Amino acid sequence: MKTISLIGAPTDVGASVKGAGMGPDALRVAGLVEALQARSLTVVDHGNLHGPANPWLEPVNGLRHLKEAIDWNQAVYNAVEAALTAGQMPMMLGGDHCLAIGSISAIASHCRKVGKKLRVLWFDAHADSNLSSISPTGNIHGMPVACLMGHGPQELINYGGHSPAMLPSEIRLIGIRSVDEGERRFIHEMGMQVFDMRYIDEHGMRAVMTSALEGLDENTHLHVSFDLDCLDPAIAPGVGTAVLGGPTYREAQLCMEMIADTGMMASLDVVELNPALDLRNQTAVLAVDLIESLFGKSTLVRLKD
Ligand code: EXY
Ligand code: MN
Ligand code: MN
Ligand code: MN
Repeated sequence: MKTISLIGAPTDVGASVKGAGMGPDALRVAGLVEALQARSLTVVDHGNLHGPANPWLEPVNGLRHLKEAIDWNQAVYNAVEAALTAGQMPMMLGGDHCLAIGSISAIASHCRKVGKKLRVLWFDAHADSNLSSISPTGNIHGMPVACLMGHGPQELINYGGHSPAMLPSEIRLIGIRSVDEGERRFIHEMGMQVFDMRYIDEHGMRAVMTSALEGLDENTHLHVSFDLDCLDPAIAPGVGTAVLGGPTYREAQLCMEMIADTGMMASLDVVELNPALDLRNQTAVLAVDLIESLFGKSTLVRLKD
């Protein structure tokens, strides 16, 4: 297994609820590094990136803190690209989900360079597919999927000089249950595959993950973008934009275990942890537990088929 490169990106510039900037350190306090090492993984913690402070301003032309989001994403892009170039597995610790623009742009450009296919699993309560013209809030953490598809402000859609960073056919959205009307139209126009909560209720998580992982081969780079607000707030209260009705603990574990079974995960974002809203760091502890499963920790008694 490759060396894991931890990249902290402590900012909440993409959100309008304060606190996600404390996410990376809360994950460290919850024992992330030790948990990975206990699985015999080699971890290099690069500490936290630096970027502009959050000015807490109102949106301008439908975008809040555009300049700050551009700078933070450039820092993330550079750090993720450096990790990939060094042959390491980047794990970006947010911070709010706008940071996935930089992270996934770097991963997609790495894939183009080395001739790999890309598959992104986007776990989220939200569709993150807003445009400045339709967003109800102007918060950029509600826009990363659209930006990665090439729809957004020029400076946010062109990291590494390539736009769109990725294609709709390369992403699967899982756990979605809060979608704005404009996002719904955008998703259909783009033709993205979405496994929303209704679909999960009707088909079960096993079938969902089987579909979401379908078609991977040894030449695929599998990236997981894990917004912790995907989880049900009953188990994960420490997020800024909680939505009732998410996956249970066991459903979440099954997702992680099925990803681990592929042995193909090559990069990870862990975002939207808000320690200011958490209860005794329980959401961070849960995130570490689920990350361990992503790296193969299992409660299976029977032998795997
Ligand atoms: N759809 C809402 C908006 O665009 O403001 C809520 C977005 C929340 C995004 C969080 C990170 O996933
Ligand atoms: Mn999100
Ligand atoms: Mn979300
Ligand atoms: Mn790779």
